[in-house]
Amino acid sequence: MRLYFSRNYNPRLAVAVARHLRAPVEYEFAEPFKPDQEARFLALNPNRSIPILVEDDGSTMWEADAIACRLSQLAGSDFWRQGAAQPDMIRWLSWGYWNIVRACDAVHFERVTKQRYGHGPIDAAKVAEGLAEFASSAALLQGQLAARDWVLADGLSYADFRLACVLPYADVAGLPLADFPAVQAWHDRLMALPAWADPFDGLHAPALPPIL
Ligand SMILES: N[C@@H](CCC(=O)N[C@@H](CS)C(=O)NCC(=O)O)C(=O)O
Repeated sequence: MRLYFSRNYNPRLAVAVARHLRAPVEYEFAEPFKPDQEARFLALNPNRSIPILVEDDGSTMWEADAIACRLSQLAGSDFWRQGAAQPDMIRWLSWGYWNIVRACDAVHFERVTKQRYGHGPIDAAKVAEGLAEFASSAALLQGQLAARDWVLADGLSYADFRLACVLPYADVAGLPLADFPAVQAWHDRLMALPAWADPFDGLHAPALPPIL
């Protein structure tokens, strides 16, 4: 199996899952949006984005969540919950993607992605909107994490990884994590996991372009 990745946050999430689960995948750094890579990556994913998991039979899986589900299945792990805990995990995945991840992404896109790739000036109104959404989402998450270490009652799961997937970029994006101490503490607990702290350790993974 081969996992195509970059240092951006969705591919980072998939690599972290694979390394956390010690999945037997080969990792290949990819740049699907380079013009000369278009045909190659469109053949693997009609969105042309990464992560992409190519299985030994040549079939492909894209979307970080689906890849996490597949890798957890192959590892026989409960990281992607089965049984009674599954609806709760899906609840947090769904809420997380549409709330905290989207809010973080809005701010990160303006302050980081656009500045890395020369896609125009920071739109202050979009940053303000993203920060407001971040504050309301982080407040809700803060309540959930007040009396527990991980989002689900029975321990670490993929929901924690998905919800936190932009937070390793919080410093560079200027996301005010410290305003939410329980969220900051949860982020710190995640950062104590080697697979989350540095999923690219030992891989060929060139640094992202500098922020201009
Ligand atoms: N919904 C997709 C989003 C995938 C996506 O947007 N990938 C971006 C990075 S976050 C990408 O392919 N960027 C090109 C690159 O990293 O080179 C997922 O969850 O996997």
